Amino acid sequence: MNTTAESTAARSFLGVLLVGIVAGVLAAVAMLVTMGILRLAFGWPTPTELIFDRLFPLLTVEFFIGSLVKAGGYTPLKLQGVYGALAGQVAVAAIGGVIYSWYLNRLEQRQRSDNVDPGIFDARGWRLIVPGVLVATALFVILLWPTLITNYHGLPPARARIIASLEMLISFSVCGFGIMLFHALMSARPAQSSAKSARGRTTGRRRFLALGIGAALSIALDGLLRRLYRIGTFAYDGRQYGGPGVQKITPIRPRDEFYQVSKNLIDPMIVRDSWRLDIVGQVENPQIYSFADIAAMPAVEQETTLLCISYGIGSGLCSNAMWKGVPLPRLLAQVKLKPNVTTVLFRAADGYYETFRFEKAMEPTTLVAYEMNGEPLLQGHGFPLRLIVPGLYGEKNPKWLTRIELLDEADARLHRRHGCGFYKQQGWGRLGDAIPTHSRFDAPQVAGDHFAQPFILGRMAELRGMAFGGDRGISKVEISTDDGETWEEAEISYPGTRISWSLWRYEWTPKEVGKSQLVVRATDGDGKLQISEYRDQVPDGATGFHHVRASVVAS
Ligand SMILES: Nc1nc2c(c(=O)[nH]1)N[C@H]1C(S)=C(S)[C@@H](COP(=O)(O)O)O[C@H]1N2
Ligand SMILES: [Mo]
Repeated sequence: MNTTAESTAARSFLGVLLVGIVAGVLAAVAMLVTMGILRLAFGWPTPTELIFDRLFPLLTVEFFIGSLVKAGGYTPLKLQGVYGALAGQVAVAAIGGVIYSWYLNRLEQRQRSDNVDPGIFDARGWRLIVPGVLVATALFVILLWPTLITNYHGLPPARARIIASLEMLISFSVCGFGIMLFHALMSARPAQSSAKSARGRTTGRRRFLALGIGAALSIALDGLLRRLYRIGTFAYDGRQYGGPGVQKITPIRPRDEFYQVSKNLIDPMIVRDSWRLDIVGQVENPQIYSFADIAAMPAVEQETTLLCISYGIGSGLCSNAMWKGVPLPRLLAQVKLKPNVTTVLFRAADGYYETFRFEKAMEPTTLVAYEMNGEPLLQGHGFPLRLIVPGLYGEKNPKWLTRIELLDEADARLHRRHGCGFYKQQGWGRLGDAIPTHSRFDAPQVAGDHFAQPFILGRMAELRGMAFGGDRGISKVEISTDDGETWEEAEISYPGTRISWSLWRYEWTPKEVGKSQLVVRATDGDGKLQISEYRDQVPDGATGFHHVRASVVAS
């Protein structure tokens, strides 16, 4: 009968706890390494990303914006989420380790008899670990079901769902078997009962091995996290475009200046040859397209401006590009729509989704686009294919498109219950998705609510900016230099198109020293004046004129 301190039978409470925690933490590191490798090498979504995407639309806009402000921006908020998720997974695995350790200890107390090493993969352990892994996987598959269509290399939704489930089965298995392995190493005994010293030496050696493997895994995890961070969206925080350098077409070379917004920690990096677009739902003839299929269709080129619903008056979440792609009505003609279609739902490789009315989908300027400014879409803007929907807020333009679903009214109603878009479900854009008319000062440089440099009395200064009327065009831009008392027409220096912005210029020669409020307002192509009433961008999109203070000095 073994009664020595090294005995695993009847281990002390503290011993059970400690061995369990260490085994759980090391197993968690092994699991995170597995997740990181699958994510980096194959674009398989991590449960962390899926949980974020599952929870995000359920938050209210106010809560989301509140947290964002508290964190100091979208990027810091995303990072806090990642740290929380990593810590959470380690904690859950540690609890798993303790349960396993306690369970084995109880068995040994009961059986007492043997002092034979049960080996690393203790048969009694399997009975807890295998059901544990299966139950955890099943639970996650059920809870995360709507987001399982995510695949960062662009597999179509049906296959993406299988892969995402498999990812969890594999990584949870690594965690479960990791707990068994590390627990066995931490509580090891020699195979045959022998001298106390030999027993102690073997135990020490096995524990050393466990910690060595743990250290190697930690180094691997650190390297993986660094690589994932580098390809992540943390380098920009909703990149803006504006200021004196604004050009007719926002350049993407040598540097990408087109504004950028993404819900993701790491954007999809789609492998064009395994990517597919499928069209399903209320159609006679569902189709799956490869990139080559789409590229072979007759295409159009069209200049279109995008603007985010979180564009603040005078800010920069807005840019203009020349897009090339296939008009959506032309694509939909190939699948033979049933007559009862009312709504179109779009799904993307990152699990993003959006809907809009069928009539909007059938406009000839609604495109599935694969080029911007004469180049393949950049990765951050939706490579290889995104939607361009003139006149609707940016969120209605899904990037990394993988599926188009045609819905009848019953499907649409069901979908509206579950939320009709990733941001929309939070409550953005409750009053509609049409972009109201905007105008802005870009030059001279604006710093917050005032021009950065004073103007000189009697010296002509050139004011410049943009005006954007959604899908209604711009017919007139006016400037006031007396806080809206009187208005003068600006020159439209670049008219753009009905679905893109116009650039304007105005020559101002200040006639009085002191402070004055400059204001810009635009009239859209239908003759409707921009809304003057100030409204913040949260949650329904901003309205109001751009006011900028100027100070005029005597030369
Ligand atoms: N798949 C996917 N599409 C997306 C988003 C996203 O996070 N994922 N963000 C949307 C939002 S909120 C905006 S404003 C536009 C921004 O497009 P851009 O980054 O190319 O400027 O993309 C939209 N499409
Ligand atoms: Mo947006």
